[in-house]
Amino acid sequence: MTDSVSRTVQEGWFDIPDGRLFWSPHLISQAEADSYFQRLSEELNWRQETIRMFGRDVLQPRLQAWCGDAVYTYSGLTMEPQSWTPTLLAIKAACEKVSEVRFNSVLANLYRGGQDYMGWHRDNEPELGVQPVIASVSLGESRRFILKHMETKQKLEFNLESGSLLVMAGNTQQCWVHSVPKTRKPKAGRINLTFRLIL
Ligand SMILES: O=C(O)CCC(=O)C(=O)O
Ligand SMILES: [Mn+2]
Repeated sequence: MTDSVSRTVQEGWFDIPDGRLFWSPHLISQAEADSYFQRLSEELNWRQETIRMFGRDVLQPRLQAWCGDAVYTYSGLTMEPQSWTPTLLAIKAACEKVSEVRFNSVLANLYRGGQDYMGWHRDNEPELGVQPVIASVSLGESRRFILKHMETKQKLEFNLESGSLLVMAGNTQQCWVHSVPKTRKPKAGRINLTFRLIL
C-alpha cells in the first residue's frame, strides 16, 4: 500500500483513519490463480449490464456476474443470482478462513483490458448492513485500486496482483470511496471477486 510515503503492509488486519482493512498479498498461489481465472472466465455468465446514472442508461465499462444466495439491487439494477460454482466456493472458503468473516454472495467483475474500469463509489447498500465487510480477490492482470477518504481526501493505493486479498471493514464504506481507474498501459484481463454478506 502507498500513500504519500511508500510503506509495506504485512499480512493481517490493520486500522486506517475511519476504517479497517485486511491485506493478504498471496492468498492464492500463482498456479492456482491462473487456473481459477481460466475456469471463472468460462463458467460464469458474464454480462455487460446497463445502469441508470443521472437519469441516463449507461453500459458499465466491464463485465459482471452476481452469484450466491440473494438478489442484489444497486443503481436501479436488480441482479438475480447465479449458482455457486466449486471454484467460487473454494475461493470463498479461503477468504473466510484467513479473515474469520462469513460471506453469502459474490459480485464478480471482468476487466477486459486497461479501458475497463470501476468509478469512485462506496458499497453501502442497506442490505449490506451498517459496517459492510467486503472481501476482494484479484485474479489475472494487476490493477491499481485506490481508496479516497471523503473528508480529508487522503488516498491509499494498492497494486492488486493476482492471488491477493483485500478486505474492507469497519467504517470504510461510510468514510471512504474506492475505484479501479482506467489506464493507457496495455493490460490483459483481470477478474475481481467481491464477496459480501447480504443481510
Ligand atoms: O475490481 C476491484 O478491485 C474493485 C471492485 C469493486 O469495488 C466492487 O465490485 O464493488
Ligand atoms: Mn466496490
